[in-house]
Amino acid sequence: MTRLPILKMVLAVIVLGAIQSVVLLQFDWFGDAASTAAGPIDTLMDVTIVLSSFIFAIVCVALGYALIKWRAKPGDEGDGLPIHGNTRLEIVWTIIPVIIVLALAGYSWAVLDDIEKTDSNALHVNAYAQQFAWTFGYPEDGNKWSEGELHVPVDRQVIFDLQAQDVIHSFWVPEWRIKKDAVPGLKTDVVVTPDKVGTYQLICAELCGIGHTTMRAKVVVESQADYDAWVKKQTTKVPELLLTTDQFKQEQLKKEEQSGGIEGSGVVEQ
Ligand SMILES: [Cu+2]
Repeated sequence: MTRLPILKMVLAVIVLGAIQSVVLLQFDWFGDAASTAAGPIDTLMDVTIVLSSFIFAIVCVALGYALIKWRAKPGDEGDGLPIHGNTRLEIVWTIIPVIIVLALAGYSWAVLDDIEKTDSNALHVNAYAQQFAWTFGYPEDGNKWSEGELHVPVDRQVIFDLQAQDVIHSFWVPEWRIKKDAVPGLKTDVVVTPDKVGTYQLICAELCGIGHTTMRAKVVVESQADYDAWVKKQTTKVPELLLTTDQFKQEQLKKEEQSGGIEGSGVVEQ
């Protein structure tokens, strides 16, 4: 058996991994950042990029070496060696990826946990998702209602209680980084602290039907004073229909909690 040129291969992995990391880190993957979650999430992405680059380099170097070193000579029509596996190698290449995946999972968990810590003065907003539109209820301001346009104050934590009216939708403002599904019969929320005044776009990120791509809403982040003035100007209140659906969901959730099961979840009768 030929001895592998381990040192050279390790060097090749380091060089290749470093080049790929540097190239990939040049891209602005997520665009502008406009919430306090953006920093930690972008760092998490960078760490993942660097790790993946080195793993990709290991694969490329091993593959490249094998291709060159053990290439069949011209005219060689013989079979390869009857190799049946290598227990030690298989244990190693299972344990190392498991450690990497668990470490990344732990890191992601910690980042998300930190982002989702709620403030006591957070503003609650209901985000109603339905095929194919977003509407918003402001329970702390007389349950005012806005269609297709969301307003929130800057530098204050906002908790969006997602209310799916029909099928699964997903709440995503790329500049805020956080994305979460709105699931009928399930209570989910998005915790975000916008830290930059501006106009953004809320995008439905879950294929929800024929009009999915049009399911967008304008997001306006403004000063608390501008926000207060805007809410005051709104005249419509959240329609009964949406409220009834809410109550139904609350009852359903309570029932589920009592029975301890998830029977009937996902089915919302209207
Ligand atoms: Cu949708």
